[in-house]
Amino acid sequence: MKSVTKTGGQLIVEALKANGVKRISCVPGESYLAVLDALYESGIGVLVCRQEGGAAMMADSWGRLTGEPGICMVTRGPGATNASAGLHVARQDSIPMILFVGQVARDMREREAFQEVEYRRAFTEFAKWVGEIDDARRIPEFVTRAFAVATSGRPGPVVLTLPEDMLVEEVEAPEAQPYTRIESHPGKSQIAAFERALKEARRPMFIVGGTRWSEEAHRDFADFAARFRVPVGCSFRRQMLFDHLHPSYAGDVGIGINPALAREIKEADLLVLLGSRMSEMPSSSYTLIDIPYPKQKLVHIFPDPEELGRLYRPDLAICAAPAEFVAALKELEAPASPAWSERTGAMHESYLKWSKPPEDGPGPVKMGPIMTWIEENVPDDAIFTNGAGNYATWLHRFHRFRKYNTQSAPTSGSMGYGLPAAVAAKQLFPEREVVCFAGDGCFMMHGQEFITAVRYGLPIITVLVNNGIYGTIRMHQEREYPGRVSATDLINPDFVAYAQAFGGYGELVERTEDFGPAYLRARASGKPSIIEVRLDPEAITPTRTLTQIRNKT
Ligand SMILES: Cc1ncc(C[n+]2csc(CCOP(=O)(O)OP(=O)(O)O)c2C)c(N)n1
Repeated sequence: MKSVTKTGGQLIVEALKANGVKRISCVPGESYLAVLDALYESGIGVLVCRQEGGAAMMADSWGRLTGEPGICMVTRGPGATNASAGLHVARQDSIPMILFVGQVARDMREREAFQEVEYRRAFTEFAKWVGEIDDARRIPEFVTRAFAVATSGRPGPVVLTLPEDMLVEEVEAPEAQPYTRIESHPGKSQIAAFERALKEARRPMFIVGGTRWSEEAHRDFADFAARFRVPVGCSFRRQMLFDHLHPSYAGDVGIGINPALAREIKEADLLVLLGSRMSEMPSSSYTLIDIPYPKQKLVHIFPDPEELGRLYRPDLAICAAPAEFVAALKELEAPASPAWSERTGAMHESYLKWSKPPEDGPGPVKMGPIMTWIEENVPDDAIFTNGAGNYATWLHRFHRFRKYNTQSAPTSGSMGYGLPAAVAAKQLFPEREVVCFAGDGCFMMHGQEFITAVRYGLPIITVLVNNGIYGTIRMHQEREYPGRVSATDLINPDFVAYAQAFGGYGELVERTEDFGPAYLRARASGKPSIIEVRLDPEAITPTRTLTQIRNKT
């Protein structure tokens, strides 16, 4: 093995290059100047952000859309705590990511030195692994392990902290080598058992979710579903895993699930969870599958053995990444006329009806026709991002996702995710349209990253649904405490002026028919844009108004 003599900062950057890193997001700090210096002329693209939460969410979005760890660098203390918002998303959503955090010098630790935090204690629950690199000679070992941990089994974030004095030390260290991807294939006998279970079934149901998919697996699974005519639902915010116009598509297994679909999942005689954990949101608060003994015969495929049987005891547990399981399905022979063909067709019909946007609604701007316009005018390969809020319901229920890698949205329900996720997506796929859906509450959580889009020439289109309230919470509030409005009203800046002040393009939409032309002008502007859609707060869900929720009518 060759060795090299370099500073800790240089060794970090060398290890990133050895692992194929092309870009990082960061907010700089004096605690890791030596790394910043090593990035100079490194060829690695640096996306300088305005708040570490946004920077970490950009790295999460890269990880989500590539399967390779997104890399983020932040300073100690306040930088790290800001970034923890993005760490939490990556943890809950099983996204590979590595967060590098500057740390106080080794001889100052345990004095509560300036901005000192003991990250191995503080971030244990936020990350798959938290390591502190005490010795610059061990940088290749730590970084290679970080890549392996972030991507293997159930992917997730890793935190590596970098004592400031370690980074300037010049040492002889082994030359960094790329990490080895850990694959996890299903066994032959497991595939045979899966085939038997499917043969015996009358009412099968597949739910796809999680990560460790690929474009090829997406295509191959669509082929499998077409050959076997099985119904397929997508777990919450994993909608890009299955073409919504595929005749097997049964709908979104998320918040506000189609009741007909929920019934079919409960009444299935074979339930196949492919990559999904079926956590609180997709399981309708753990009501679709009994814990610990499901009524349905359960096949659970997941890349981490610790997840299998944790909540739901499976009849057949297969420890494999979805992509590798799907590859094994090619060998299976489909029945000539599956017993469930008609049921699958009926479920798809039910989905098509469920996903038809309403034409009416309170106020002069109606989201239903706006969604119809988007469906007809935005390309199939456009990437949609969002954070949390009722506005996202319009996207989840009415947008028909067609292709792989067209969605970047937090299953963890983190507000403020959509804008940084869009910036990252556009940087990754400059030739594709990237549309950020945001509420007025959600947008303002990381609205400062709009300048990052401007700075790097990333013309994202933001559809900012402004109803002047923290709508989701107001909805819950009116239901639980009718008429007692507390802490859910907002005032907002002029979002058109905001976009312009940042050097972007802005439009205000106050009538439904103005949306299409505004969108086309935003697209033509070639600039990052905000289309502010003024929505009546009464239009809180596609089917119920705030007043109806308050009055329980
Ligand atoms: C970081 C974070 N803080 C708070 C919440 C709780 N929360 C969920 S939705 C929501 C309101 C979202 O408001 P807005 O973006 O305006 O969308 P709307 O619901 O009005 O459509 C809040 C406060 C959250 N999910 N994430």
